[in-house]
Amino acid sequence: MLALINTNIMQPPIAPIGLDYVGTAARQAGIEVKMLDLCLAADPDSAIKTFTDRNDPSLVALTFRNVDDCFWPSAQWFVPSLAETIRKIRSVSDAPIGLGGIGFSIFSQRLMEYTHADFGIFGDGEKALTDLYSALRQGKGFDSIEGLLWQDHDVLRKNGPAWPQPLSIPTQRDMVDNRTYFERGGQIGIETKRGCNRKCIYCADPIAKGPALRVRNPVEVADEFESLLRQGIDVFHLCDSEFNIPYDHAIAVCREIQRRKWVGKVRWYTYMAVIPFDETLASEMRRAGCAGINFTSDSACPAMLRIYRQPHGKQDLARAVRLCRENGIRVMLDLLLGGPGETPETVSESIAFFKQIDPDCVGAGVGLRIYPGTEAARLIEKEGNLGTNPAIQRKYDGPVDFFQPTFYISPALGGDAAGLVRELIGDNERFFSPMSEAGFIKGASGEKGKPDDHNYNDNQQLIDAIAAGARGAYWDILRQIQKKRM
Ligand code: B12
Repeated sequence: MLALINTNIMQPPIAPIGLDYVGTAARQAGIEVKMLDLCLAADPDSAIKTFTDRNDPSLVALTFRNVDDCFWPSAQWFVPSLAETIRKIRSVSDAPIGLGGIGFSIFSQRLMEYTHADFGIFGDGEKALTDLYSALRQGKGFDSIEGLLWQDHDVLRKNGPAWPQPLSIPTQRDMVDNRTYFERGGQIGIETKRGCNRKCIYCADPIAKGPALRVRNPVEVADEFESLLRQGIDVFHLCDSEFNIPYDHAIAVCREIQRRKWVGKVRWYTYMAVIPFDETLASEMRRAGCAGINFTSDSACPAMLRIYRQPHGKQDLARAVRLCRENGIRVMLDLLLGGPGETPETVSESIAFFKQIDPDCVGAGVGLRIYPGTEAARLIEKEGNLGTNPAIQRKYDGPVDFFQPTFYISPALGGDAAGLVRELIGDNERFFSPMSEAGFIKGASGEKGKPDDHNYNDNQQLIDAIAAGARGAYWDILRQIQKKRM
């Protein structure tokens, strides 16, 4: 028996979509699969013991999604609690332990070393986990299992990543209790593709999901909407890095949804690059049920956009907002403030421009989470000694280590970059203002009277709003709370 465990207990809860896909693929391969969802367990510790006692698994496989919350004021790191969960499993079961998930894929080697897991899968888990389970049962070697990391007589061995092409994923979605996640988390994810071929200097997606786009057949995507709709779920968040890349595939997915008789009954949100986006895509998206788009806009200042390697400019940003407005799609722009080269002037230019083009809301994030292997990490390492670089922000001692939450905030923004940004935002209610580190109290974002940041980790206002019936992307729910308070 294969035991799957969800380790992500962050609230509001996001369903472990990876386990839905991986578990269904294993079941379709004839493997008996059981699921323990620690996020939905009343008492996770006793749940682990009861579960392993009852099931006696041959392999315990854990999903690890968030390494940290990527939010500088809290910089919460989830690796120690993963290691603790593994210790607890080891104390009640002799089964080998495997890890997978996007968090795992970003830091696969470091996580194997830190947690002493027996196996890990870097990349897609559907085929790799099934292959691992069969190899263990049949006493076969591991060399041909794509994505596998394993301990071989105290030596960590690693095969190449599992990024299969062409991509086909099960559409059933019934391994996970999606209905409960919908009630407590407000939306359910669906992927239309994997991988990202963009060059944004800070992003870990190409590292974890591969730098090539691997698209799904639009029929498969629509079938998956349908299978979730049958479970009473009608609000979705696409889990692609950027929905509009490639453009033709986005159009094809929208048209396939429009062909289904349930079109009009579903609402969905997505992340998108600012370009390519035009009248055709906007209206196809609207007709397929798109309710809101969160654009990877980063900045409006040409110099910063060049540094981040974003191909869009001011006019593209203005057009994206206008097209959303004309098509009744709500629009969120995300700012990534504080990167290499940022100054008070570049911040001011972005904020002033975003005020002018009038999106529904703007996420004003301050601080770049530095991931190893990215162009940002290389640039920052070139700036000189990391230990003395005033731009490096962290809450741990010892040498700078990007495995732990490590951020970059341009020193030109001074000692309280978030304060400076708040000042420039003023009382403009469409911004989710950044919190200063000093003002941050864990779990207190909901008690501050105003949803003034958009950290979804332990966000009490979101939890309460969803419990009261709110559904949708979190920025859209927070926007509505903010509006009611005005
Ligand atoms: C969509 C998305 C969101 C949506 C989720 C909507 C929804 N209903 O699902 C929203 C906006 C809510 C969101 C929120 C957050 N997100 Co987010 N999100 C994503 C995104 C784009 C897709 C995630 C996803 O579901 N992918 C699809 C699934 C199928 O992929 P997967 O989980 O990787 O699973 C595959 C493999 O990993 C593997 N696998 C998975 N599990 C297992 C288990 C085993 C045993 C095996 C063998 C294999 C395996 O197989 C699966 C199929 O191939 C990713 C970036 C990306 N491109 O992946 C960021 C990402 C996961 N998010 C991230 C973060 C930080 C967050 C937040 C913490 C931000 C915040 N502070 O508010 C919150 C956390 C919310 C929560 N409760 O967990 C980071 C995590 C990185 C890190 N440093 O830890 C990512 C990677 C973005 C980034 N590049 O920084 N997110």
